[in-house]
Amino acid sequence: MTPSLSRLAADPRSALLVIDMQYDFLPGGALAVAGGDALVPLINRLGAQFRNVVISQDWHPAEHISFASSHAGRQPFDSITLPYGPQTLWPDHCIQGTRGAEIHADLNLPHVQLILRKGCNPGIDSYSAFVEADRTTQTGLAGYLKERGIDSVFVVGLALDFCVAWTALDARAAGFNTWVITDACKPIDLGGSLDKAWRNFQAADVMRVNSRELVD
Ligand code: VGL
Ligand code: ZN
Repeated sequence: MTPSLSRLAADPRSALLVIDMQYDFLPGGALAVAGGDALVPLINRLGAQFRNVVISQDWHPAEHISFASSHAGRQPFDSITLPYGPQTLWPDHCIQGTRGAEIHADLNLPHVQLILRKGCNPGIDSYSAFVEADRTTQTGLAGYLKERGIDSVFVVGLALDFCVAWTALDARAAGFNTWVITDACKPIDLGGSLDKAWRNFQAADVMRVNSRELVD
């Protein structure tokens, strides 16, 4: 454990952001991320170190624009261009109110105060918990954290190279000191997405840390 970092975790000005730990992203789910379920005990231990914990939940309406099934002739993992830019198409996942959209029941974070749902706009995806894929529409998370005096965030969950990466980069862009706890995330790794995430973290001063530095 690194004393300065574990003190920072417990500080009321820090928050742990737990990204998209939902059944559809876990083995057996519609868009399963390998090893995602194995993160649950570690995220529980990390969460216990933090005064502030926020959970995000991918929460799409049926026929969401990010679903391949919404575009005739397209397959999951194709890339298309939408008015707001490039969009990877996904299998139908995390549809509002379905079992696949539920947060893993073994995630044990009773002190969580905010569960932030994102991707709710039928025509705009949102990997980031801060800003939707049009890069304009705010979810309100930056305002929520700032109004509560939070200036530092640690990001964990799924998927490292999509929702974790976009969330961490947007946190940094919004002025938060930002760490990704790398062993508390798992990637999808699609078309170089993981390498790109590492490069973007470095360029943006998103810091990387191992959970060992925060928990015993
Ligand atoms: C995610 C793809 C589509 C994620 C969400 O949580 O990383 N990835 N929707
Ligand atoms: Zn999604």
